[in-house]
Amino acid sequence: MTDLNLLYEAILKGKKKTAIELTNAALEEKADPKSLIDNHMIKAMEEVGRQFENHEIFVPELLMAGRAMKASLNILQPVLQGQGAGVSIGKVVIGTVKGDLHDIGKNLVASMLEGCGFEVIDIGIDMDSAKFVEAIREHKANILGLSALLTTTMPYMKTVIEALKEAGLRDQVKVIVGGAPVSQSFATEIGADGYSDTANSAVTKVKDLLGIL
Ligand code: B1M
Repeated sequence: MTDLNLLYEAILKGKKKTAIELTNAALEEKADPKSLIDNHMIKAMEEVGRQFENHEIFVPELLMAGRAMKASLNILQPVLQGQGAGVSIGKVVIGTVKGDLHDIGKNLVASMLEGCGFEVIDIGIDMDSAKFVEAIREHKANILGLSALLTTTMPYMKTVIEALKEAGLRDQVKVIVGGAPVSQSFATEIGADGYSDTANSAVTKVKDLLGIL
C-alpha cells in the first residue's frame, strides 16, 4: 500500500515527480480522490503556507509546492469530473479575480462542481470584471464563482458584482465567493449570495442557491 504521508511530504517539499508517482499509485489502489485531496494534499499546502508565513521557506519553494500540488490534482481531476459525467444541473462561470494568480483552490472547486453534475466554464486567473460579465452573457450561466487568495485582491470581488449590476445581469446569476481570506461577513458586505470555505461545501452552497437541495 502507498504510504500517503509520502504524498504529503512530496507536495510539501515540491517534489513534483514523486507526487505524480504516488498519486498514480494511490489511484491504482482505488484510493478515494477526495480523501487524498482533503486529508493529505490540502494539509501539505496549509503547512507550506505556515512555513512561508514564518519565513522558513520563500517564493521558489512556494512555487515548487504549488506545481507539485497541481500535477497531482491534474491526475485526480478527471476522476472527480467523471463522477458527474453526462448530466448538467446548472451552469457555472468561475475564475480567480484580477491581480490574483492562485488557482489551485479554484480548480478544485470547479472539479467538484463538475463531478456533481454542473457544467463549469473556468475562465482562469487574473480576470477583470469585463471578462466575467462577458462569460456570463456568452454562456448564460446561472452561477458565478469568484476566488481570491490575497487580502489585496479580495476587494475586487465587489467590483465584479458592481459590474454585473451595471450590465443588468445581477438578477440572472447567483454569486458565490471563496478563498482563504474570504469570510461569510465579507461575502455579505459585498453583496454576494453565498460563501463557502471548501470545495465540498461550495457544491452544497451552489445547490442550495439554485434550490436543488
Ligand atoms: Co501565495 N500566498 N502568493 N502563492 N500562496 C498565500 C495565499 C499566502 C496566505 C501565504 C502566506 O503568507 N501564508 C499569502 C497571502 C497573504 C495575504 O494576502 N494575506 C500569499 C502570498 C503573499 C503570495 C505572493 C504575494 C508571494 C510573493 O510573491 N511575495 C504571491 C502573489 C501572486 C499573485 O497572486 N499575484 C503568491 C504566489 C503564490 C504561487 C504562485 C507561488 C503559488 C500559487 C500557485 C497556484 O495557485 N497555481 C502560491 C501558493 C501555493 C500559496 C499557498 C501556500 C497555498 C495556496 C493553495 O493552493 N492552497 C497559500 C497559503 C495557504 O493558503 N495556506 C499562499 C490549497 C488550496 C486547495 O486551498 O486555495 O485556499 P485554497 O482553496 C480552498 C478554499 O479556500 C476554498 O476551497 C478550496 C479547496 O477547499 N476556495 C473556494 C477557494 N476558492 C474558492 C471559491 C469558491 C468557494 C471556495 O467559490 C467560488
